[in-house]
Amino acid sequence: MAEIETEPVITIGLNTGETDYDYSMAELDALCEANALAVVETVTQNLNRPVAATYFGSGKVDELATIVLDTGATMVVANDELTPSQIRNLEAVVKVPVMDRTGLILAIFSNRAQSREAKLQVELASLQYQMPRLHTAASQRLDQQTGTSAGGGFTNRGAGEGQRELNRRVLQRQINHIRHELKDVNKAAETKRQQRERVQLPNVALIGYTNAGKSTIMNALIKRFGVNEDKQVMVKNMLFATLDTSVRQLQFDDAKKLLLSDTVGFVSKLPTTLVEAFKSTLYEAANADLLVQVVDYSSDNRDDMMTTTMDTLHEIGVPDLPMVTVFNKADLTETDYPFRTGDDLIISANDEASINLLVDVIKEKVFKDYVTATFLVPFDKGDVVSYLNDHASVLATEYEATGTLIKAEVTTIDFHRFSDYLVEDRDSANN
Ligand SMILES: Nc1nc2c(ncn2[C@@H]2O[C@H](COP(=O)(O)OP(=O)(O)OP(=O)(O)O)[C@@H](O)[C@H]2O)c(=O)[nH]1
Ligand SMILES: [Mg+2]
Repeated sequence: MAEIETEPVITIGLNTGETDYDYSMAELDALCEANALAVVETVTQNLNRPVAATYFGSGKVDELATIVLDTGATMVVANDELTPSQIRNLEAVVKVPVMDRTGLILAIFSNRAQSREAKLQVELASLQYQMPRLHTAASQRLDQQTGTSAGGGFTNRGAGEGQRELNRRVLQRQINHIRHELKDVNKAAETKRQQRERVQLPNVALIGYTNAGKSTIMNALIKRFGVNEDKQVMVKNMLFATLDTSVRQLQFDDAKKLLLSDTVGFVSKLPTTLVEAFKSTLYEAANADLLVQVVDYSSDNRDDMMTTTMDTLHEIGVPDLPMVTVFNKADLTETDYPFRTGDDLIISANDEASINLLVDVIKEKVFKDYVTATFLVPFDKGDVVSYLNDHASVLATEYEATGTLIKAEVTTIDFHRFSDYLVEDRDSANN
């Protein structure tokens, strides 16, 4: 692998006594790593709440300045979102740019964004974040990393009010412009969605914390059951590998079909500007018939991760939908798998028996209202035959003197819709 040049940075965190402090600091390390920043030292202060002007107390800030000098760190990264004045005041003492967790996450998202929609959403979120932080050194860093060009940074610190006002106006114009473009992109996405919705297949969405294995599970399912598009999605051992929702059609051995979507992963303290930006990306999740929450079972912090996932979903406005929880990566633990209790599964994405169990559970949930029925469709109703071929699990087709005899598993809605052609009472529900 090519050597990526890393930059030495110092992370700082406020320990307010919350249980997940160590974990969130470890995660900050991972976020730094994902941004080619090497953490050379971590400075912690135990305080109930941040100091309004400087985040840390003044003694600690001086200590931090000395550590920056000693280590040659080129940046300080805070575990929380800082106010614009906290960033400015800290930078004045430590003499290197100060970035906060939000800025870091934005930079990663910006590097990862592939589709036009994701790029615009991230840029919008970055600009909104920068707006009040125009005159910090870190803002210039973010400019460079996200490719936005609002200016700011040390170069503009001495700038007069007129220049500042100009910068603000340039930024606001950019924001308006992106909003406009996003509307166009959303319109196109909306058309695609409508096309998919016309197909009226059940929607299943994989959701959960970043790096839990959503895309790996998606690929395992596509490989076995993918229809038309058997294109794999990207899997990587890094935070936020997936930023765009991918939707694929699956067809099982009994001809039942559904749409499966892979969505962006979550992380604790996900910036609100990004949550807002990704609402449309998570449309599939919000409109799913079933959510499959994927959890890294091998992580000690899986409970925190699940809480964060559910909180973020609520923040985005995803309603309480039927959900199964998939505890993945069981191969890295001592637990036996695959294993099911109720709506909880313990699996490994790389294990065939695990994928079979997952498919059984998904089918049980999604197709529970299906009934088996036999229809005799007159030959002049070709559209009904093609509808059933597209939407139902056709078990048998025969041609009789008066029409096509089709035995199929259909939704209760379709059962009533085509009741005119029914030749047999509904049997028991499927499975
Ligand atoms: N050992 C093991 N590794 C797994 C398993 N499932 C996924 N992984 C690995 O975990 C890493 C993350 O997997 P992804 O599928 O990219 O995770 P994701 O949930 O899509 O992550 P984001 O796209 O960042 O939200 C990859 O290195 C996978 O190979 C599993 O069951 N066992
Ligand atoms: Mg992924």
